[in-house]
Amino acid sequence: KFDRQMYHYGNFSQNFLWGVSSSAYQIEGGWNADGKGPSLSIWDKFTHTPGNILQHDTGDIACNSYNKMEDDIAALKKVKVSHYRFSVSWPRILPDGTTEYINQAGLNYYKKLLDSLIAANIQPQVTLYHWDLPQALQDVGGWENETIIERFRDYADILFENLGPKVQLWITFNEPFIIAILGHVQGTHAPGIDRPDTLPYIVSHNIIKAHAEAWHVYNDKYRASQNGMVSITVNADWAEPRNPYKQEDYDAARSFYLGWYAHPIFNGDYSPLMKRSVLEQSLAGGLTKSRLPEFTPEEIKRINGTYDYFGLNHYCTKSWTNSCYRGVVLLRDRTWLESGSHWLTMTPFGLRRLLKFIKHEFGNPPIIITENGVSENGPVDLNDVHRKYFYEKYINQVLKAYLLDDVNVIGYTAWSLLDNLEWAVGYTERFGLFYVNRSDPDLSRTPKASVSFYSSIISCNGFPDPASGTHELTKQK
Ligand code: PNW
Repeated sequence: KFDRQMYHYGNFSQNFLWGVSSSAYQIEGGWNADGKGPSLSIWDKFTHTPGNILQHDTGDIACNSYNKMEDDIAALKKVKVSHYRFSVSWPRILPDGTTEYINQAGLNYYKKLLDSLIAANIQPQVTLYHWDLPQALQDVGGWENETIIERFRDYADILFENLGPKVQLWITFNEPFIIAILGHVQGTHAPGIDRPDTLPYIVSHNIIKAHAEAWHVYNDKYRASQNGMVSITVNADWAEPRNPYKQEDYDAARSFYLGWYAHPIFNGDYSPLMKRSVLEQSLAGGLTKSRLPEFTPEEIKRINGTYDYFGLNHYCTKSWTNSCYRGVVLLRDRTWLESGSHWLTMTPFGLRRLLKFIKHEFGNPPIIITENGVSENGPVDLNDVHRKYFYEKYINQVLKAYLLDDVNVIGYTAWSLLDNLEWAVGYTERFGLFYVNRSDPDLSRTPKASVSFYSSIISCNGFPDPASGTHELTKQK
């Protein structure tokens, strides 16, 4: 199909999912409430350790969503979303990480949240693991210790059993790449480990196996009665080749880190490109074998196909010149607009290319964009023009991918509902559609201008041609 214009008019499919997302540690607060503890999570420990978080911010209170459920539901209704993506705090349910003790109060909190969402006609999308591991499991090695695969499977089983009747959309892991690299190589995220070399590969290997086990539990025990969809969310920048004529730039542009997780799950085993490049780097570093662990043939079979859709978090494009996280050169083009986060430039074109890449590389799966959004920092500005610009351009690229490239995109989820704890930079970078006033003890939420803007895209289900009669979107600008 011929792409005639910069801007494309048209609609998404009738049952397209429109949502916003959040995660437990970033919004809930209630850090030690109702039996979450005594061991708490690795993020409680990490933020309570001086020097880790900008301004000494913590998630102790965060947006107090633990006690302000009604306010959050009201905010969701204002955006008029069809689904809400949130995560469950593992230590709220299993304070020491194991099924030895199941904390009913924790389960009740999420049951109440699910009931409120369903009453508001909002479909829940539940992430099992958005980074807040029970500290007790970290104390025995965390994701490095392969017994965690069983722990995660048991935790998933409990959630499916207790919450599953109210949930149709599940995500096992949020962004395994960030867990491996920021948590275990750079040490800027919990558990704050700074050990490159083999550790990120071991951590990732265990996460991939844990994901597969959780999917199989659902498939074997719950699918017949609950009939939902379970997948994983991987994050991927689009990697634009620095020099389109150089083969190694093309290889780099094939998103090494997206394939790290998606290739075993969607295609079976690590990709040949990944195996080759890690082996070469390992040998060059004086090792006698690759740092990348191997899956046995049985494991490859067990992992391959453990998805019901493709969960994608995407923020921006980087210009790449190498194909491995070690020694990779990430560049930005100086013509790309910046945001409130140093790593995030506004590069809408990359999302369409990435979606097309996923379609071809991973067998044309249904895709839900589970995060996409932009930040500001500095003075409060409720008229967030940059966010309106971001959503309009990015979502329009999604529409092009859907209409012109026949990519099977079935949902879009904005990050984030509220200004929240942006991990290592605390509350300084704000991704929210709603501003949270942190000097107000009540932590009041105020819609930014982007709320009605995004809401109008939702009610139009895309970008209907103004000439066809619907002018709502044009009026909003
Ligand atoms: C995602 N990077 O993380 C997370 O899923 C969210 O919890 C987070 O708030 C959001 O994006 C915004 O950062 C990322 O450095 C963290 O490229 C870091 C990066 C990308 C995504």
